[in-house]
Amino acid sequence: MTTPVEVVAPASVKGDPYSVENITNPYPLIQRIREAGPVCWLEDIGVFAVGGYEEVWEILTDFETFSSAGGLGPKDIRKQAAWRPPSILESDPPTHTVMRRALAGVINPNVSRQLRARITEPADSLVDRVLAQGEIEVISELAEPFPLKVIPDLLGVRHEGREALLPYGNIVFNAFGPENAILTRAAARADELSRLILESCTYESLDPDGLGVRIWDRVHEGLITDEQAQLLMRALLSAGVDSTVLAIGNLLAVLAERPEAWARLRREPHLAKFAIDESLRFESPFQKFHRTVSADTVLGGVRLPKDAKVLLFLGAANRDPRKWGDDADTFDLDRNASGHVGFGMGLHQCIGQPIARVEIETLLQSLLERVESIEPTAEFEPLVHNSLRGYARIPVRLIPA
Ligand code: OVV
Repeated sequence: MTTPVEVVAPASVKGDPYSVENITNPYPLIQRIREAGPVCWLEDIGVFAVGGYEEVWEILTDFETFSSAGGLGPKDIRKQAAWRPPSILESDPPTHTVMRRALAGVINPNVSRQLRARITEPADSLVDRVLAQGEIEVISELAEPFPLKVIPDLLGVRHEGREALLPYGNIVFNAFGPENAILTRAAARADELSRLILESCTYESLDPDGLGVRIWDRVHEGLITDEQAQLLMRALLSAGVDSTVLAIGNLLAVLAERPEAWARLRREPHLAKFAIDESLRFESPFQKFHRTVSADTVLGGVRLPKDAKVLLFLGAANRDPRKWGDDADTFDLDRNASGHVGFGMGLHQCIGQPIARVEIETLLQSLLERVESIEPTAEFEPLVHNSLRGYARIPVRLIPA
């Protein structure tokens, strides 16, 4: 291999990104990771780490060098069996290509348009209900109930077993981190929850009028196998609830803390879409996961050996001053946040993104129409989680317009 760049040893950085302290406030460690150079070595946990926008982007868009098939966690699932059969997320081409094609035929712009029409009324009545209460806890009373209704209804998932969605997603996303106390606690009922979710994904259990069975049509066309169809359904149920719950929570937390931004959004509701992307950049729900190096390579002047795991800090890339400027740590309604990696980038970029956007936009619009201001009533309680960033509790008072 000829490489013009000088190859150097990576700077070593102390600090465990999975400690409660670094989870509840990741930004000091993120800053040290970014300042250590394009690629650093996290000595406490023994993985390479990347926190710059350019390098995160490079890794996400080079699926040949930075494989997903080893899983998104710290262990290579091809060497040590994972807790569940691998998802589309944990695949590379050509398997990934077939699976992605099957899903892309199901989630399309038509779906978003129909979904928007269908969920406006449920959003309005949910907002009316919490507004009548006055004081609410945003996560449990707004951010969770909305996706928990929208997603299974859209997909045609039966009611039995819907209670498994949040605790199952909690296992899935925590398993992108190490086998620490956080994951162990989340995974206590893994077998039972896995069974409930997989049963909800079969052709027989899905409503024939929902979107989920459309994945099974691809089996009948010969594009994918039965098993792949069930796993694609499982992927939508795994990825589609917790992530959106926290995206809604983070957006409303950011706006509750910035009354001037809320007032401006009420005056200029066309800014809502920008507020959503800026909140996804500023407090990205999906903060970090790994890729596996598939062949010896050099990134940012650092040699990365085959089979090494690299931890990608998406939330760091989304606050990299070299990409976003000196005020990267500021929430700014006038910023152009497009290009943020909150939904990932490249081949695996979030396929449910249009659905998540419609959910968040609809709920925000409903709130903007009805709520004069959102006032924090107690300190927001951060979620302690291996890969997701957000709040466990957001206590606020809603002042009606
Ligand atoms: C992006 C994401 C998160 C969690 C689960 C999955 C995907 C999946 O494909 O199962």
